[in-house]
Amino acid sequence: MTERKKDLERIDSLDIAVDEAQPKVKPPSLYRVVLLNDDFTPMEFVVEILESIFAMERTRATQVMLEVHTKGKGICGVFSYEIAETKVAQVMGMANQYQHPLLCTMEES
Ligand code: TYC
Repeated sequence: MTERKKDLERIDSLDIAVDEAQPKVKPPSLYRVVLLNDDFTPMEFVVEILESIFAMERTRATQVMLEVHTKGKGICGVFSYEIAETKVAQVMGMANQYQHPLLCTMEES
């Protein structure tokens, strides 16, 4: 019998209970980026925001804008915390630059 096999048998005979390690990381949370309706921001501006910041086609961007317009809010996308935070900052930056009261927030999904 090899030395290694003897070692393994010695270890077996110790009868040590070994708990399997619990996974230390959980999958990261995801966040919805939400656009809010208001009475003043032009529809075309909102469509351009959805195209440029959320990479939507014009038809999809128009659908989402109209959803926000009719229902009060709508989802622009679901992202990791950092990406969602960046998108919200980009939308708010554009809204401030053009002096529109458009609001964008994020919520855990
Ligand atoms: N309600 C705005 C209007 O009638 C359009 C609008 C749509 C504004 C979506 C904000 O997130 C918004 N001009």
